[in-house]
Amino acid sequence: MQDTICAISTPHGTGGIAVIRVSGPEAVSLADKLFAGKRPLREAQSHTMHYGRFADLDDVMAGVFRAPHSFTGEDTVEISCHGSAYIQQEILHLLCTTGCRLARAGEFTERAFLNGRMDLTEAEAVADLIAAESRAAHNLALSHLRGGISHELNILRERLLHFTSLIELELDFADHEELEFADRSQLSLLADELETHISRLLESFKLGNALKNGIPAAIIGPTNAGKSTLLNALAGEERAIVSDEQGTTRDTIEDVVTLGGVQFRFIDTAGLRHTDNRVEQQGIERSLNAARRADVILLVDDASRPSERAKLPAGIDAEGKIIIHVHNKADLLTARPADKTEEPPYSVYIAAKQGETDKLKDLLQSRYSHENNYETVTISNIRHRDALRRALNAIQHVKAGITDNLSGEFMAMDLQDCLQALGEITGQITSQEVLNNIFSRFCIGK
Ligand SMILES: Nc1nc2c(ncn2[C@@H]2O[C@H](COP(=O)(O)OP(=O)(O)O)[C@@H](O)[C@H]2O)c(=O)[nH]1
Ligand SMILES: [Mg+2]
Repeated sequence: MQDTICAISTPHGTGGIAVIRVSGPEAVSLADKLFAGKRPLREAQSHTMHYGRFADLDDVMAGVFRAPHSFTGEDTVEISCHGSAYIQQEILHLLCTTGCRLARAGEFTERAFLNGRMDLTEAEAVADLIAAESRAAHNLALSHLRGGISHELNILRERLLHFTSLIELELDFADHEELEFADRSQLSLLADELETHISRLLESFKLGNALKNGIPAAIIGPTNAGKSTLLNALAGEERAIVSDEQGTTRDTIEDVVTLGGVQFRFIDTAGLRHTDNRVEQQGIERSLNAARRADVILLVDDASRPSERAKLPAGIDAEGKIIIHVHNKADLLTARPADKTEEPPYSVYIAAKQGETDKLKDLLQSRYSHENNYETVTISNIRHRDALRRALNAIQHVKAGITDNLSGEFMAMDLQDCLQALGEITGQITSQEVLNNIFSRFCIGK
């Protein structure tokens, strides 16, 4: 971390303004060699902006942020220049010939982590915040950035640490078998509490991951029910081909639509029917796969043909999925039966061709807005899920150990495993390999 690093932090290409970030022990002195303002930057106070000329190349604004109160925790200079690709590259080049080196992807945030400005879950949330494409994904990232996960885990970890040290103390006095510092019934209570907590966090992953990446919603049903028409109506554009001819849709078509701040990935599929056509059969197989992977299944049928109701295909497990019976072409009915939107089984009558899909949209929104509650911590990161699974496994071993009256040594090992897993999430325990893995996925300049 002795190097002073630099990178363009704004997107590639030409823009009104571009920002080049310099961070490290020499950030201010190196920038001063190229910057000529009213006064040198080394005399500037932290968190101030200065107008000046950068190496006869451009008139720029230089922001100065001094350690430790900067994003990275190091001295930082942010140069806002005119956003021509030439100026940006030239400034970067000059900084490098003066003594900076190009930053790796995510290196600014990695330094912020290594300097204790944020923990690992918060650093990961920076990447999620930048990638967020919907209000729900944004809110989730923001709550993580503000320490939502760390706060919850740190409390649990502290208490566990206390017990572990008591058990380890017992081991130090192994000659005196009668000594028991760690009250087993209290440890058992804590283990129960941890188990409940960790299980709840693990359960939140499905929702968190769906909110972050978009909720997969498969449109399934017989041919000609109006599935492609529904996709087009939801997307607000002609994505899928609509036709009276059965078996028109053969491949799955996906479109992303944001409803009430939540992103859905609607997947139009081939109609389910018996066919000897090989291509259509493959299309149907894909429909079934899409249904298996989906969190939401829209079972679409033709409202005017009550004898041809869409059913959940055999082999698809409804467990954990939201299934909605969508009766389309309701415009062909003389009277519309009532919808059922309060509890499962859900059903709505719509007319996709007429653009009447509001009842379906409202239902989807309401299903996700009340679950989408940030009072409780929701995890969305696979790394966190995997570590929590290990922590859960370890704590279950601890519980079994208490029940079986196992010796403190075994219990201490399981407790250490649990502490290790929890510590890896927030980064109290970490390896360079893990850090590289996390930060290499960041953009350059962040
Ligand atoms: N009357 C009426 N016809 C519809 C409606 N939605 C779709 N259709 C018609 O039903 C036929 C089949 O539609 P399509 O979307 O290709 O069905 P898919 O095979 O399920 O994808 C087309 O002729 C559509 O115009 C609707 O809401 N009302
Ligand atoms: Mg179709």
